[in-house]
Amino acid sequence: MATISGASAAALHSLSPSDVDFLQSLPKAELHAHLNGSIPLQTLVDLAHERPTVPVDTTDEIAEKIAILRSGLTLDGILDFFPLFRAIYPLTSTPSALSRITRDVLDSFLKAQSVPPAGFTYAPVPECTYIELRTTPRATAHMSRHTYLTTVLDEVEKFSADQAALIVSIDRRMSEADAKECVDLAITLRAAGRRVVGLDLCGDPEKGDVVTFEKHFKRGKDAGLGVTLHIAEAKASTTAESLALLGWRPDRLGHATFLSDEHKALFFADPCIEICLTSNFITKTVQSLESHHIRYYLANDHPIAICVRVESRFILSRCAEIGAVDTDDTLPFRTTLLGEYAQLLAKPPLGLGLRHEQVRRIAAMSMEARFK
Ligand code: 6MZ
Repeated sequence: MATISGASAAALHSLSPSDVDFLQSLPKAELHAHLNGSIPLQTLVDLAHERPTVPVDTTDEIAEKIAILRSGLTLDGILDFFPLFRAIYPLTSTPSALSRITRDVLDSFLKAQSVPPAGFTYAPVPECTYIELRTTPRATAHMSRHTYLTTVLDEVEKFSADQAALIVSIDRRMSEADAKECVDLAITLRAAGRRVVGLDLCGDPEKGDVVTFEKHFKRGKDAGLGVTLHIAEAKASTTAESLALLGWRPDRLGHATFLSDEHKALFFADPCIEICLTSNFITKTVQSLESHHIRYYLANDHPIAICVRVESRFILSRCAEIGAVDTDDTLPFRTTLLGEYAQLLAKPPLGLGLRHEQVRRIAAMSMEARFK
């Protein structure tokens, strides 16, 4: 069975040069990039070498997790995915490391890479026009949550407001007090003119009791922040929780893979669905393009945004570096948003076979769904 990186690359390879030009010319917004999940591999490797104070067993753990990422096929499911961050976090716990990863992630999305990816002949262009980067503020031995956010914002604000903004993520495993602190910081920083545009609910879908967060998300919304929620991402997500989350009146929804028709009927003001094709395949929450929920939203003319998401960027960059898959079948991380869009345009079975006008409309929807 082909890896999804292969599928993404195969879709792109199947397009004519004028199709690729068309996809590259579209203004697109990346709305679902988790900072610590989007770090270019070389940056992680550099940080691992620069941090001799990181305990050896942590380094071993990193090696082990990177080995998992290497194949891209060894994740048994979505719950296999979250522990990977335990290997990354020790490397990104100082303000200087955080600045570095933020800079490198933003550059990888917003600056055209000078070397064309192997096997592709088109001229490189920036991966997207606009990015809403999201991250969970962590208090570490080296910085407070406030310092975490201002450090990230300092880098985000080096780009114009038309190019980059920040969403503050609240991890489902947080206590209510921690969630409150994160929302307070988002509101205060925004009021002080910093470029915080939204709140996100993320984390292991099987963990935490999110109901206690409702009043804090509401405060954020009242303060003008956009709200996006990971919802019904795993089969085990309960319908009661999905119902409660929809009651928060989110502006956007992450994944929404297992949302029932009854729940979809309860949508308030048509929240844009952040669609992460490759991510869903790799975490095995969706088996194929044929059964992907994107079809429902397309058929119902519901707003969607195509997003790269963490795993695809990470795994594709891994594959490219170590040659885990045939290079003709591999996309370096910088082209993966293009690869995701290629899956919309490519003819079945490689893609959905949408028309240019439809794909143009989808890209425009991502731009329209930006938080203000
Ligand atoms: C839910 C996810 C996720 O915030 O430390 N994260 N949450 N579903 C997903 N889909 C598979 N992928 C990543 O970036 C890493 C954090 O993003 C969340 C997880 O909570 C992870 O710890 P930041 O920059």
